[in-house]
Amino acid sequence: MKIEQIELHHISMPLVHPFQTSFGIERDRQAILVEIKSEGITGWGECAMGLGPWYSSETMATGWHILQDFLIPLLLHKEINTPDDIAPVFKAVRGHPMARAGVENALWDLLAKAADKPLSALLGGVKDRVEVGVSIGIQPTVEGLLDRVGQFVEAGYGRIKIKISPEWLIEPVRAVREQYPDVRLMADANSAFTLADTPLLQQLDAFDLLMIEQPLGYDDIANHARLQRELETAVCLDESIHSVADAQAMIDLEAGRIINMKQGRVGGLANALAIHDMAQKAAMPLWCGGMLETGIGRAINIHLASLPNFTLPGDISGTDRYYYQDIADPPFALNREDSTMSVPTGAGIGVEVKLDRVTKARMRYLKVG
Ligand code: OSB
Ligand code: MG
Repeated sequence: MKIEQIELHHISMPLVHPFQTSFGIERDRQAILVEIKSEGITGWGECAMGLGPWYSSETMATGWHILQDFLIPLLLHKEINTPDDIAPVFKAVRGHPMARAGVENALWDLLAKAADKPLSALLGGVKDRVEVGVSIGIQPTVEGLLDRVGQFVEAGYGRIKIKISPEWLIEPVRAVREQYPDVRLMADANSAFTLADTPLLQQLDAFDLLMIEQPLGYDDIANHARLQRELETAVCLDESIHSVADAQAMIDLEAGRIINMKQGRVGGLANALAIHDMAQKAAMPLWCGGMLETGIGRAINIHLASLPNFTLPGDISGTDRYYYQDIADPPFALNREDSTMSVPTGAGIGVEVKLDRVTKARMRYLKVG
């Protein structure tokens, strides 16, 4: 398929609840949507970076720059007929995994639609429902946190993740565990601790957590190996895994027991598949992380989570947990009876992007070709 036209839409949507992590608070979610046209078919992708360089070094501005000035010129008018044709086009570009993933995702959607298959089928997915949970930001008070957890447990979420920091650690975790002794509970530190905090983190061993996510530096793998040796609780890496090579290093060094897979963070679906297979061979489970994506990115996450080694519940929640109205239909809803979400069965990502809503939320636009 010859790539005829590429469009970028930089959008902003208010979040239903502000999302606070150890690195800051987000009230609106911005995203760069990538729209690619060929032979009358349209593929959609989403770049998942934040507004500023907090979660990762990429920002909306760097994403736009790398897409407009490098990735799009490399791709325009090229022939893409299988997923294997994608990586060679962008070979010269280093870094910027989330910018790259946005275009890569749109090409996968295009190829799946051309083959009239769901994206999950192209990826090798085996499940028609995936287990999910909810990620709850830092709250002003412990009572407020218990309220939020209660709402989500009531709504049917069987796995709860709470954000932690040195100032928001033992008390909130203990309170949630005491109130909900049976819920599958985990904590995400977003790199808020250092190895010197090991005794503090060891106190979490008392609360039967599924895992503790990304306790140490975003660029650090080796110290996570040191920490894991001192903890009973499994360490899960998120920010530290930027590539297939990072995942290999984590496995070799035993720098944790679980990987949070965000395909955008590792440069797209092809790298996510490589890590999936590598981790499966090493008997290391994955789960699918989230970046407060719109319906496009959420759909892609669900298709990916249908692969066999995604054996733990993902940070994939119902659309109503994030947005008043999403840019794609239908909205995603939780299957209450088993805390799952169904994998879309239509061609490609399997959701319909509503252009009028994209236009309404749009701050910046580019059309090439
Ligand atoms: O660390 O997993 C994270 C959201 C934005 C940036 C980083 C993270 C998150 C989440 C939310 O935890 C997951 C979601 O519901 O999309
Ligand atoms: Mg995380």
